[in-house]
This record gives sequence, structure tokens and C-alpha cells, in this order.
Amino acid sequence: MAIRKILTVPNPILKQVSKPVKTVTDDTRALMDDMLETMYNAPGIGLAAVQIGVPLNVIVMDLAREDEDPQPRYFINPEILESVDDTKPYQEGCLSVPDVYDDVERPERVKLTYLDYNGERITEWAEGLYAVCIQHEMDHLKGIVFIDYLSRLKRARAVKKVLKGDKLRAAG
Ligand code: GNR
Ligand code: NI
Repeated sequence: MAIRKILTVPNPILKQVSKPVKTVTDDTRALMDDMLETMYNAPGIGLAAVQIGVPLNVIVMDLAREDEDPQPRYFINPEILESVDDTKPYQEGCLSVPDVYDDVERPERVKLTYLDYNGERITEWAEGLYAVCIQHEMDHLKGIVFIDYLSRLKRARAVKKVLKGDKLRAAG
């Protein structure tokens, strides 16, 4: 397992549309292992493969609180089958947009289908933080980052803030 570098905006790779995984293999599992380690190290609650520069439809997530045992979740080729009409705002953040947080409105519950770590199909409803996070991650697979839902001014400020943070880190 290895910790990989997380790409940040405005890296154009984050705008790429990810491709489906043809077959779930040990390579897919090795990628997911690296993603999980990278996510825990960040730390974050979800990560899409494109955020480490691999444009495949692969997501990892762990919504367990710090006082709970880890609950790693793996999603390959996820699809949303149904969404309720009710939406709810939630203050989102993103490892690709460090230190920026803002409200995003999304459907409160979504029915999704995906392949798990072993390539088995799971179909279930997601709600609460799970619904927020899976929609945020599935946006990454389409090249969408949460700041794309904000006003142009807020988006420009967010990108500027990230570039400034990168510059400060580079200078040590
Ligand atoms: O760690 C993360 N926290 C978070 C908080 C609110 C809504 C979505 C997220 S996902 C984010 C990790 C990330 O950037 N995943 O793509
Ligand atoms: Ni994100």
C-alpha cells in the first residue's frame, strides 16, 4: 500500500470524465487499498480515483466516527438509479479544494448500485452523510468538483485560496 499525491484545483485532470472498470481484479483492489490509505492519511471521509490521477470509476469511503471502528467502503462503477425530490443543504469540503467549505444542496436520499471490493453487486438506498458523500464522489467521476455549484466569485476565490496554499507549502 502507498500514500499517493492528491491533486488540487485547478488541475485539469480533475475535469476528466472517468471510465468504467471492465473487470474487478487484484489491480483494482491494489488501487483501492492505496486510495483508502491516502484518504485516511489526509484525513478525509471519501476519495475518488481521479483525485490521485487515475480516471476510473472507483471510490472509497469511511464514514465511521473517530471513536468507532473503521468501516471502509468500496464502490466500483457506481450508478444512481433513483433520487428523491427532497433536497437538503450540507456544508461540504473536498481534499482537492483544501480549506474551503460551503453549502451544497443535493437530494436527501439516492438509490445506488455498484460493485464492491470483491466485484459483487450491491443495490441500496443511501441517506444522511452517506447520501451527501456518494453524490460528492460520483460528481468527481464526471469531472465535477463541489465548487462548480457555487457562484463564479466564490469559485474564483476558492481556486485562488488553493493556489496560495500550494505556493506557501512550496516555499516551506
Ligand atoms: O473528506 C471529505 N469530507 C466531506 C465533507 C462534506 C461533504 C463531502 C466530503 S468528501 C471529502 C473528501 C473528498 O474530497 N472526496 O472527494
Ligand atoms: Ni472531493
